[in-house]
Amino acid sequence: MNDAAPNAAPQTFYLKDYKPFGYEVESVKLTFQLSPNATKVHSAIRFTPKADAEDNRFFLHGEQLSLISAKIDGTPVTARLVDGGLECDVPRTSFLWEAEVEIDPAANTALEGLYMSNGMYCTQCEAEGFRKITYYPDRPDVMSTFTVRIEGDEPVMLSNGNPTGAGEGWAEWHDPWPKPAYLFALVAGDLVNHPGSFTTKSGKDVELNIWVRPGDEGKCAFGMEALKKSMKWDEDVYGLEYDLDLFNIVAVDDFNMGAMENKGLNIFNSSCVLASPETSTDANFERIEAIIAHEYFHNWTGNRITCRDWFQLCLKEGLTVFRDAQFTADMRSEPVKRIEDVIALRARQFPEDGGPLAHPPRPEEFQEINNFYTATVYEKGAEVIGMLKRLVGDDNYYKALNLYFERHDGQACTIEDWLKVFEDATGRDLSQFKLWYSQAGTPRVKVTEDYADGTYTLTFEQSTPPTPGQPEKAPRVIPMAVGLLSPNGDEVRGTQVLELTEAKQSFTFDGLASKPVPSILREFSAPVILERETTNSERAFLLAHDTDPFNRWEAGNALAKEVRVAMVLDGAAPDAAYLDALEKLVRDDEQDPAFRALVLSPPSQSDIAQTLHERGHTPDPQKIYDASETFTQTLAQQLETSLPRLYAATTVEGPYVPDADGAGKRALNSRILSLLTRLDGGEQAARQYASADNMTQQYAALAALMKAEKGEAQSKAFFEQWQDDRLVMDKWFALQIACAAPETTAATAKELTQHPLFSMKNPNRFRAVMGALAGNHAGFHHASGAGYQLLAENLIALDSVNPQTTARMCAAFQTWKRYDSKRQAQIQAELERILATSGLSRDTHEMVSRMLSA
Ligand code: 0A1
Ligand code: ZN
Repeated sequence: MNDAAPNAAPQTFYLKDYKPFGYEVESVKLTFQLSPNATKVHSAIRFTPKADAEDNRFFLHGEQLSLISAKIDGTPVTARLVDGGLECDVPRTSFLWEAEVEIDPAANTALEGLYMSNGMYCTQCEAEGFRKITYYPDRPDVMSTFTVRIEGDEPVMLSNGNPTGAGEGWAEWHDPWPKPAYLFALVAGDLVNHPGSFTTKSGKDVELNIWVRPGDEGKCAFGMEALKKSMKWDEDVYGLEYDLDLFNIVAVDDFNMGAMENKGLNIFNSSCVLASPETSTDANFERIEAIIAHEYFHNWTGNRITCRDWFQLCLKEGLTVFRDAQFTADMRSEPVKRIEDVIALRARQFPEDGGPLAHPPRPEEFQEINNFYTATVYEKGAEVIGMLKRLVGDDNYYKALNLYFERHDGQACTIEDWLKVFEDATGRDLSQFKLWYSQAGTPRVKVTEDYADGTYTLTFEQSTPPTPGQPEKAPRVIPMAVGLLSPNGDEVRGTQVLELTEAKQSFTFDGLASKPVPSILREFSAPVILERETTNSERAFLLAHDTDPFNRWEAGNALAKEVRVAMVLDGAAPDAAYLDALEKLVRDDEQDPAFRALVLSPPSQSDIAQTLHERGHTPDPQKIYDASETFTQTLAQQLETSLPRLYAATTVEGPYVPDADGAGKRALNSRILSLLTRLDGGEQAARQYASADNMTQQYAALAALMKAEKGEAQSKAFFEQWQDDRLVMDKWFALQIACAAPETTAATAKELTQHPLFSMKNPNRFRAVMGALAGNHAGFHHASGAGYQLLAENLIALDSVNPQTTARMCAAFQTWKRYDSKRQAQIQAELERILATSGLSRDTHEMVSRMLSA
């Protein structure tokens, strides 16, 4: 064993230090002899020294491996075990490296490398997990073909590529496409498949399978359809075809992330692939469709063209998130998808970008790369591509993408390569645009206006607050989509993209008969914070008249926030005009139900806290909670007489279909039910709970009842009904904490950690409980500090089991500097307690230190 010593001085890796590996890896042959506590891995790897290598040190990564033997060209050699791997003296000509190592998958609770989940063998190699399987140059720019032999008595034994042979106790696989080790996968266990097939546009038949544990066969049909739709969409929109005869998906219960795009063998967290009407909500169905598409799209953006090093992670992730968002918009509703994405961006990425964990989409240093699978790399990375597309136009975008696939197929690339294809395809200079990749922080854009003699002028001033390591920022290219409305509600200027490139810049519009009302940042054309003095009546006007659906929602959202901010700061009553506007909208059957549901959904309490903070106030979580409760109660009362009719009118009859149309209607119906439940003592919700034949309606009824503290019987019944279904039980755990009042949130969560079904070993269950605690804003930030304490205790306990999930969940503390000094002191004490834990993982150490040092 050559583990890095715990709490060893952490090593920092820098983008500027990149050096290519000194050897080509011609081929990799692996043999696994599976055994839960003592799996043997034999590797046979052909290396050829590169003639022009700057550095010919022969270093192979390796962690938590017991080296049994090493040979070069058949002769035993002595390798030197060094920190993080081994070194060896090697010939200056092509040679065959062979090693035998032993590993312990059953003891691997970190879920990186080869591990066991419910008796099934499974791998996770991104980012640096392959080094826990065998000694190897575990870096994404080393690409090779893999041949794999699996020996064991598992009924199903899978690896990447195509099967080349199988017999009693063994199976062999070959992947003809050169790939980095992070895309390697192996799965073995008692699995059953849901089969399917797809014929590519050039006529190749591809066998598809979703592999699951016996008993889960009934939850695969939706995922299979989503896979076929994704394959077709990528052909239609990007001209990209699948390139193997077989595509396997496996569902696994214990998984750190959502899913993984291993070549030809995608591995999914079961929560991101298994679906049935009885056990999954509409939101689950939409997410599953998106994640299946995401992993499938990686086959080209990630696998065929991969990243040179992990600093370039957003090259594959930003682009693939952008592509999956395009897919969802095409399959469902474009404006609804955009609104949902912006809500998520503001909830997850903006706090990251404005706090101690801020980093650019392409970071320049890291200690633990697993800590950089962030909202900034993924979601902001996708926003950057959306801006690029808007700036160059659709035709140029696809022209550049074609060039990218043509030029870089089979390569490990950088952001420079990516931008160069756009420059070459369009003739545009993207050097200023590139700042989006290197600068952290969310730009603020202040807008002022002027109108005289028919000419309307908009002036924009951009600035970005300092972020860790980046005190000064240069102005960026910001595509600002703008339209103008006349005071009677007609659009007098259609959407136009203004290109901001300077710190301060003005644009004029001539020939206007009267001062227009501007609709700025349509479709949320750039990930920025807009600052503009405006009135609630103008917001209400845009909510009623804007032709851009995103900005109509945005106007309603801004109103909702203003009203709550006024309630929190001035003790104002809920704004009557806004209540009237909501009432009008909810009754307006001409409007898309999904849109009405979104406008009716209150901004999150942490969003209000963020808004207060941006305006220089210290948010008081209890006051925000009280304002939110008062507002919702007032709205319910205002709508009182119409709620039963609205509920009936929006109820979706007939068999459940998880399509966008039905989902939108059910979302609206659920909002109405939650309002109604505040007034009718829970009668309607209890009826809905009793008669629901699908999880969306069962869950909505349960949530409404629990929020109103009327759901005890239903919660018990829910547990009885679903206790054997892990994914549904995650909902049950989370919901109790999400619905708890601020003063009981921590106690509720604590009690659930004592529940026999709570487990530290299953990331989904841990996240269900601790994620719900951190997500209950007023409960987590309750003045007692009990929420902070409970999370810290559990993170400390989890760290030795699963560092990666611990480190990710530490981010719940990232907004700590927003709050008052007492809360700051409480959080600081918890962060220091975590940091002082002996043997703390490198992952958690990095996250906590970054949060403390800012
Ligand atoms: N590449 C995957 C996400 C992923 C990343 C890391 C993992 O383990 C450390 C697992 C999955 C995706 O983007 O879907
Ligand atoms: Zn991805």
